[in-house]
Amino acid sequence: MGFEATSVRLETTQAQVARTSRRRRVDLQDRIMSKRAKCAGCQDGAGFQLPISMTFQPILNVKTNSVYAHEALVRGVSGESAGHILSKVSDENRYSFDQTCRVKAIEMATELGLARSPAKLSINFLPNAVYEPRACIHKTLTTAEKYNFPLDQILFEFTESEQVDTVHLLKILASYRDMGFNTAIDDFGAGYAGLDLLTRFQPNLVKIDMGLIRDIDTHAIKRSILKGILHILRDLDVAALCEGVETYGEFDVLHDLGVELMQGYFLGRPSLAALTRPVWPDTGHRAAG
Ligand SMILES: [Ca+2]
Repeated sequence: MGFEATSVRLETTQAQVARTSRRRRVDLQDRIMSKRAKCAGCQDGAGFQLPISMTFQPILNVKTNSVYAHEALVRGVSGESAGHILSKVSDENRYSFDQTCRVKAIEMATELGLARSPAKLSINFLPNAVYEPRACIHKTLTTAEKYNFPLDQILFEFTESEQVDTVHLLKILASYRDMGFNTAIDDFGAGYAGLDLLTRFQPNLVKIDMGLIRDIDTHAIKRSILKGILHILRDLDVAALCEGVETYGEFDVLHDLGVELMQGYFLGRPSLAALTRPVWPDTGHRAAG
């Protein structure tokens, strides 16, 4: 009995030691993370004070007649435009604004039941608001965990711009992919977002800019360019998404070219704090869903 009691006490002590050491490791990780997180954005950045809301616009898979994702787009709480909200973003509050948008998108998408559907949540992303990818994602991770929102159901849309350092952007993209998020290059074919980025990083999907989609049914040159882009993306095993589809004619051409993922007013406008019920066009080529 004495031996057994001693043995039990020993095991209990060993378990306590293991627990304490595990707790110390977690504390240490937390301290490292909070130290890392205190980079320029956290330390010096001002809070973004304006209350925000989100609209959600559906991205459809017209092959399977299913909603692939809902893109969260920032608005004011009374529906003020994205332009109005973005005009209040400065170098000082950019970090806080980006964090506020991600948290708001996940919170609202959860309230709207998105996590219980197969559709993804698509979040626009400001590369200039990220200093250190792994530290700056901390709040997104804790918010997703809090709401039980699966990371592989979150899609981050990145766009290149004049101000973005490509090496920095590539570092963020690679980190986010490693963490299990889906990634998309946004506005592909417009301005700076182009082939160079694609040669260096292959995301889950590429959003082809609406400038190329507009009037594609009457514009042979645009059709020719789009065919080339679709061919490249198929070769690279990157999904193609055409955004800004506004008419049946545009939709029909894209459908004939085999584009499966589409977004635009013709298929569903953004709704403030609600998930839009999509419009399923009848192509005449397949059964309507
Ligand atoms: Ca976008």
